[in-house]
Amino acid sequence: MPVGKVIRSHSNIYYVLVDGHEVECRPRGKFRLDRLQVRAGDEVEVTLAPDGEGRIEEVLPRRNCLERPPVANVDQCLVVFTLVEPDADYLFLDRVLVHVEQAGVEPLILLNKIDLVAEEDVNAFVRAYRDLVGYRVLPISAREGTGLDELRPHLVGRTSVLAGHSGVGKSHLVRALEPHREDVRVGAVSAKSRKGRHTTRHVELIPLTGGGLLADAPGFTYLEFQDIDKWTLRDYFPEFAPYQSECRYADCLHRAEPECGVWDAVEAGAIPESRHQNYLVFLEEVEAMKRW
Ligand SMILES: Nc1nc2c(ncn2[C@@H]2O[C@H](COP(=O)(O)OP(=O)(O)OP(=O)(O)O)[C@@H](O)[C@H]2O)c(=O)[nH]1
Ligand SMILES: [Mg+2]
Ligand SMILES: [Zn+2]
Repeated sequence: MPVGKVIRSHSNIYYVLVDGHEVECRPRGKFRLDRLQVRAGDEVEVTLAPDGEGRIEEVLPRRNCLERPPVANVDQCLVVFTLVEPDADYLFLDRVLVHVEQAGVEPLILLNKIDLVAEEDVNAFVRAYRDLVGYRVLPISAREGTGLDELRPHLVGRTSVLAGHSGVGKSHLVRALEPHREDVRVGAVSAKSRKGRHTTRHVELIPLTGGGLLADAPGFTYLEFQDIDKWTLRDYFPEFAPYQSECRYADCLHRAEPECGVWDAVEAGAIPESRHQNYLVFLEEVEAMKRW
């Protein structure tokens, strides 16, 4: 049975790439009954009817799966962030990073729209998230093409998905990388709310000229943690790891315990204070979820 990859879907029709050809498929009835969602990135077994239409018979086991954006089997998540238009929202950025860590997907942070901000602000961001936290960070401008040559090698031969608020420039980046994709729509940031307008509606995997797949996705603002408890949350902050062994208690939650290595590292400037603050916000949140 041919196996293909779902590259996009639209009201229960799935476009599946089978041997380099796009096949329009409907899922077998059982998927509706099982409430099993087929999503972009899924590897599926299909049968082909004589008229060329396909039917999804089976979804193969997923390597990983993100809820937001809804996509399966990705190698990395390009977390797009801006300091202006829309304004920086660090609580949201850290929330997305936790979500990506939990899914076992590697993040690559793209600081976009650097044409609009001072170099020192870019440097401060890079210092925090690359030098202190340890993530890969690339400052880029999709509009001016800055940083794209540094980005391209990270995309070759891999499946990447774009994530971030509406209006941060995800689709603009796709267009900057693949200028012939005129079908990829770019929106505007509202002058009044300084927010994007949810231009992209569906996840779509776009084959890159240099090899690899890049998934454009709708922006999102709401992201609720699932299946995280207070003991695992700290593992999703990779910069805590080297200091955790300094904590007096092995089960230290780095909140109010005495002799906490993480607190010491924050005070010494080795962990960004905002990261630890946001961790404490999330800790309250996951505890509240457990209470009932
Ligand atoms: N100044 C500047 N503007 C940019 C840059 N990248 C994107 N924009 C603008 O930001 C606006 C929003 O861009 P989109 O690519 O539609 O944003 P998006 O993240 O795809 O938004 P959704 O599809 O709604 O999630 C557009 O007006 C872009 O031209 C950049 O590097 N610099
Ligand atoms: Mg878009
Ligand atoms: Zn501690």
